Formats: sequence, C-alpha cells, structure tokens
Amino acid sequence: MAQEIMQVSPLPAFMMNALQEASYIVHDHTHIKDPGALRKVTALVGTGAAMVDKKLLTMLPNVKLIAICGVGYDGVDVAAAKEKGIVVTHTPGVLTDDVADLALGLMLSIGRRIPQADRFVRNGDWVNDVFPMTRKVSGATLGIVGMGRIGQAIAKRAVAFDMRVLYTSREPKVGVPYTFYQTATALAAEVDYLVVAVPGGDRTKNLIGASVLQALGSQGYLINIARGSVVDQPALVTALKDKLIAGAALDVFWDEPLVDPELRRLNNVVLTPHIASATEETRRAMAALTMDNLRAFYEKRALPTPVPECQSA
Ligand code: 8YV
Repeated sequence: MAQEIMQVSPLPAFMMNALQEASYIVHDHTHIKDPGALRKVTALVGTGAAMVDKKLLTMLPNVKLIAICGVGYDGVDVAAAKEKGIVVTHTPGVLTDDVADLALGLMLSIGRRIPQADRFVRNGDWVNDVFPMTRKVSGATLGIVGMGRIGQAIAKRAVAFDMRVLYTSREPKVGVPYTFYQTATALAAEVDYLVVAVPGGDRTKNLIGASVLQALGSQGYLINIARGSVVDQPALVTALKDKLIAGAALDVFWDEPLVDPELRRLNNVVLTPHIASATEETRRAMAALTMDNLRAFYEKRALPTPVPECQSA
C-alpha cells in the first residue's frame, strides 16, 4: 500500500519527483480539508521554512515523522511533536560548506562593497567619479556567534584570510582553538565583522539587539546567514540608518520573503534572498538525505539524521 505523506512547504521539483518515484502519495496541506485523508497521512515533509505547530499535528493523528529538508527546524514545535511520539529529522552536514561559503561571500561583499561597485560601473558613474575606498577583510578580526558545524566552517575559511577569529556560544567548545567570549555584546566590542551562525527559535530570538549593535560600533559589520529572528530587525535598521554600525549583509530576514522597505532603501547593506544552501549540488544532497530519512522510517530502520532533541527516540 502506498504511504501517504503531506508537504508542509513548497518543495523543489527534484524532491517532488523523488517522492513520486518512490511511490509516496503526496498531499498539499494548503488544500487538504478532508479529515479522512488527514488520517491517512503518516509523515510530513517540508523545508526549513515549514511551520508545523501543535494545531496542525492535532489534525494529523497518525503522523509519526516530520522530515525537514534543511538544517534549521525552528518552525517545528518539537516539544509538541515529541509529546505525540513524532520524530523530527533534518539535514545537517550536507549544507555546511555552502552556508560558510556564503558567509565569506557576504563578508567580502559588504566589506569591499562589491555589489555597490557593480552598480557604480553599470550606472556609468565610473566615467566621472572614483569609487570610494572600502575596508580590508584579510587580517581583520572576525566574531562568530555560534560555534557549531557552520560556525567552525566559517572560522576555517576566515583563518585562510589571516583573520583573528573569536566566538561566543552557550559554552566554550572543546577542541576549538579560537578565543571564547561569554556574551555577544562582549564579542561584538572586539571585532570588525560579526557573523551570526546560531539556530533560530525562542532561545536565540533577538539575541543581536541594540546593545550588541552598539558594541559592534561604527566601524563594524554584521553578517547574518542564520535566521532573521536572531537579529532585532528594527534595532538593526535604526543602527544602519544612524550609522551606529558600518553595514550589514543579510541572507535572512523577519517575514521572508517580504523585506522591510527601509532596509531595502539603505546603501550600507547587501541583501540576498535566503540562498545560503541554494546550490544545485547541495539542494540535491539535502533532498537525498530527506529521502533517506523517509525511507528509513517506512522500512523501520534507524533514522539517519534525527534532530538532537529526538536522538534518544
Ligand atoms: C533553506 C535553511 O531555508 O537549512 C536551513 O536551515 O535555512 C535552508 O537550507 C531550506 O530549508 C532549504 O530547503
């Protein structure tokens, strides 16, 4: 009998194809109204953008797996899932390099003002003007907020740029050679570039607020490749407008894909549309790992990558 699953966010075409090739019946939760059909659903599949709350889970009495195609799963109420005996999986590891690459790309973009320089050439401004000097990245001090897999991959790349790397996280990481700071504010005060690489969710909501931005100071840059929720966005807009910080490069925002028009109007920002893991190779690897989790679930094998909260399940 074909297994019935429900997609809880849009999925890339190759993922939909893989699901169909594996003979799953795929429902779309925005269309489904029939309680009979809801009862047949045994697994949910979605990207890191998926919102899976207690209310949705209550409507799906037979769901036992939530397979997230993404490393972040802050849209999933994991506590509610665990209460109902549901396991959550994600796709760590396979996207680490891409996210770290984009962090470095954004740091270079905002420090050296590469998108602004591109606009300068395109607009024909070069004919009459000289592009203003920018800021050096090599040899500068980098602060990383969060020293997990992605934080460590960013640090490794930064070391190749002769950067001095400092970090903060919940506790010092064993075996990590970089200097630890207790708080994001203390870290920000020491660095030229501050990169956010912590998971989203309640624990990190607005972690980067006005006091951190003030500590980063008028020569400091903020880079966020984590989740929009980690940065107090109105405080950031104020800091950018008032030149309390030098600039920001952001891949993630509050209310994606809607981006605050005030932010879009500023010239001391570089903005990308949540593309850190969006290479052909990596998105395929993420989809393959999600499929592996689904297959293992239906074949009653150990799940390859449950989220940490579900690892003893
Ligand atoms: C995408 C991400 O949002 O992995 C994450 O946590 O933020 C991204 O890779 C998405 O989940 C891609 O499917």
